[in-house]
Amino acid sequence: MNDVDTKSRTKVKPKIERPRLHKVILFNDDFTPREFVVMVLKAEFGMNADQAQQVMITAHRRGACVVAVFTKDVAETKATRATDAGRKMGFPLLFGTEPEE
Ligand code: TYC
Repeated sequence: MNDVDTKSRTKVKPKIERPRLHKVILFNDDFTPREFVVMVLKAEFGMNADQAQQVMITAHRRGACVVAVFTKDVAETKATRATDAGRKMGFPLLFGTEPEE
């Protein structure tokens, strides 16, 4: 009875997974002024003028551009705030989010 060893000798090593990061994506449209897009990128994502210009022009040329990656909550909050900044001015500016692979 008591000589049956049921104690596992296998070490259990809990795997701690990092939270998946989410991309904030800027989509092009035909109406939002370029300078306004740059202003929003600087204000909401802390970009400098060169970075903001680069991201704006990439979205303008290719249709979309990754702005930055954050945890899910932060990405969604920033995308919503940035989209709302455009809406407030009557522009169809759109930021979305997407999980990283
Ligand atoms: N395409 C817009 C224009 O020509 C500028 C623009 C760039 C708008 C990037 C959105 O994500 C965007 N006025």
